[in-house]
Amino acid sequence: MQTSYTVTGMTCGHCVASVTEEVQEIPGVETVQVVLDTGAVTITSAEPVDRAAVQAAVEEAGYQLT
Ligand SMILES: [Cu+2]
Repeated sequence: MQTSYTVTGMTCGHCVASVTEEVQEIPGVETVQVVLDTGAVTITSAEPVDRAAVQAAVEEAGYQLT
């Protein structure tokens, strides 16, 4: 399944890499796709991933979920 979120505060490829890295560490997450221009973060996972876990990962990277 795929779930999309929007992240604010990313300004460059380094930001994208940071968010990707943190979100990928969430158990169950298979792939993470981040689009810098829109802030769209698309997570592919077999089971639903808790939004709170995604939010914590994004905040750990230094950004915010909308
Ligand atoms: Cu950056």
